[in-house]
Amino acid sequence: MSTKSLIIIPTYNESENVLDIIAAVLELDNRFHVLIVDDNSPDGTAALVSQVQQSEPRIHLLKRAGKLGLGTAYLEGFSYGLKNGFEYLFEMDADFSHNPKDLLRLHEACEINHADLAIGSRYVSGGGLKDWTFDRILLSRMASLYVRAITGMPIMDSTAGFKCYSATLLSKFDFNKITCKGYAFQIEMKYAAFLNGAKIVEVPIIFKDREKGQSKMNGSIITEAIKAVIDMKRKSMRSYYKFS
Ligand SMILES: Nc1nc2c(ncn2[C@@H]2O[C@H](COP(=O)(O)OP(=O)(O)OP(=O)(O)O)[C@@H](O)[C@H]2O)c(=O)[nH]1
Ligand SMILES: [Mg+2]
Repeated sequence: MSTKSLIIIPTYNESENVLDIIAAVLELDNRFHVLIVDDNSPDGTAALVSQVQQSEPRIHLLKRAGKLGLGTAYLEGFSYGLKNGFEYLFEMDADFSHNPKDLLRLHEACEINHADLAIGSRYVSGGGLKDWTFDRILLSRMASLYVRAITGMPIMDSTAGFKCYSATLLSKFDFNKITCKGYAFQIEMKYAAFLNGAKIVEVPIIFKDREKGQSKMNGSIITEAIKAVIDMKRKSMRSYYKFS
């Protein structure tokens, strides 16, 4: 049986990366499709995708009205993927921080080893960071420790955004209950999966800093994440994330 996978890539001003990342994903496996969720990028990212889409049915595009955040971009992507019968749904950045070749190992963890959620992890043996500044490493490490301390979730890389979910897991989710944007969204999705008994595995990856285009990282994303983790813990105590 041939199972289809959807690699969901949210974009905001990624005109320098988008076509290369699409090509790099599609050449890996002919069961892989790409969904670009673009937030009306002023640099014309979506128009580039529309052009190549004409000649390749494995390219999908959702155009949104404005910059609505990573969290809702993924939730719309998940709904699209589930509606269209994809078996595995991936999250990936457009900026080549995630090596497209690692998609194969994430896919294998779900398809062969039957994980419900495979996480591309920087903080398990064999994983790591390339070209990151000291401040950024410290921030990311501290975030992971903080999340583990508050939630008790046994995941080393809780802010990771390179993942493969089985449709079986995602179809149990109540997306209306996932309200975080930015980094907190990544934590909230993992926490909800964990609280619903998902089989979660961490696959080591090397994450490298973006080479082209601009960072969207800012202070408000970090502040949101700190508060949101405490809020998540509170909600979990009243079974908010129990979906079935
Ligand atoms: N659709 C959509 N995509 C977004 C939004 N914010 C960021 N992205 C995309 O999400 C992915 C991750 O964002 P990045 O800017 O790379 O964030 P980061 O990896 O934390 O930071 P840098 O790599 O330093 O830029 C990229 O593909 C972005 O284009 C948004 O509001 N809407
Ligand atoms: Mg990035």
